[in-house]
Amino acid sequence: MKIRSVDVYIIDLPTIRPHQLAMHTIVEQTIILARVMDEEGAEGWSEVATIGGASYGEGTPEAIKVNIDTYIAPLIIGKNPVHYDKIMHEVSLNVRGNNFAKAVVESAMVDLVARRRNIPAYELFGGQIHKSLPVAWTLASGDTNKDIEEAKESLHQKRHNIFKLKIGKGNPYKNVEHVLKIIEAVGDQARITVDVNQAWDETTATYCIEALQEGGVSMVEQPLPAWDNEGMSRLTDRFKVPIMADESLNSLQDSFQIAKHRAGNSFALKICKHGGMTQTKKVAAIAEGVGFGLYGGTMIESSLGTAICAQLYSTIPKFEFGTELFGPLLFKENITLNEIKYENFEIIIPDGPGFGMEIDMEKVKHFSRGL
Ligand code: MUC
Ligand code: MG
Repeated sequence: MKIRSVDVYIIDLPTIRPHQLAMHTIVEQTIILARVMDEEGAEGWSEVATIGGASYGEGTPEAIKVNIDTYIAPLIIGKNPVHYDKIMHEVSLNVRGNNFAKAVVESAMVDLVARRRNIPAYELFGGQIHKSLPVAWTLASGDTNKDIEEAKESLHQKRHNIFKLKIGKGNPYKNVEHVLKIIEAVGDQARITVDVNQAWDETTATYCIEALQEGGVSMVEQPLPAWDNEGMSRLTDRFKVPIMADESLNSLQDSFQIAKHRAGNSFALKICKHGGMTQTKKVAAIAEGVGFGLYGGTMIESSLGTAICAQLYSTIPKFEFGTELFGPLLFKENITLNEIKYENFEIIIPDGPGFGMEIDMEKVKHFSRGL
């Protein structure tokens, strides 16, 4: 089994409603698909998602594609994908950073290997611990009343009872009011968390987290800019409410530094941020070793990317904060023939072979740039 080709597709998928984050409002989400094919024509597929071009982070869709095509693909063609960890180590010696690009390439090799063995991909990561995991929904319509309606409907359908509120855009005091109104409306039936996406400075964060903690918020994600680990340490020290590292936590080395300096006391895992499935398990091990709570994060992947995260997360013992693998529910369209299932406030972990998702080539062609 040797890799013959690597193809990368950039896909723009419309969302069911605008999704407002501190730095960008998503109406069309850009995902990147990678296909690796071996010499016998067997295929492995994978996905990573990006948010708002370069507004969320450095890994833009265009850079991911060009860096795979130019630098990573030539390093993996001719190799046996069974050795995906060794191959990714060799890639890391030649390609710095580019975690999203590395992640999508590694997962495609994992899918290929698992499919050829006719097993779910989680078998390659030590086996499944969870058959399903709790799944949060992000309230981010940009309108408090709409968010409350969405939350109530979601509770009624037994879809979600953890809600993450995207705040950080506009006046911070209004952000706090917005959160408190939502807690008043549904806080007795649901756990409410917030994600500030780096938008506050330390003084603002200190004032606002005080009020959020008082109001019953159960976790505050990345209140400060990714560079401000010292500020994150002071907030972690000061408040009882858990402070979660997201944008500040990329590499395995970041996870160690955050743990050492307690620049947060919980981690948002994301396979794309950490540069792949293998690296993500290492980050999870640092959390386990230091006693930090974990969140099964998302970059809002569609069905395939969500299946990849779900399968990997199913091999990790404990998610204190559950997961936020709601991505497929935010999209109008699906690029796989089958769908991710949600039941009783949980995401059902898809089975294999591979990640268990069948690509809909017609949809891929329809939504791909330049195809
Ligand atoms: C993030 O910052 O965590 C996750 C959920 C969501 O709505 O946006 C993402 C990104
Ligand atoms: Mg976040």
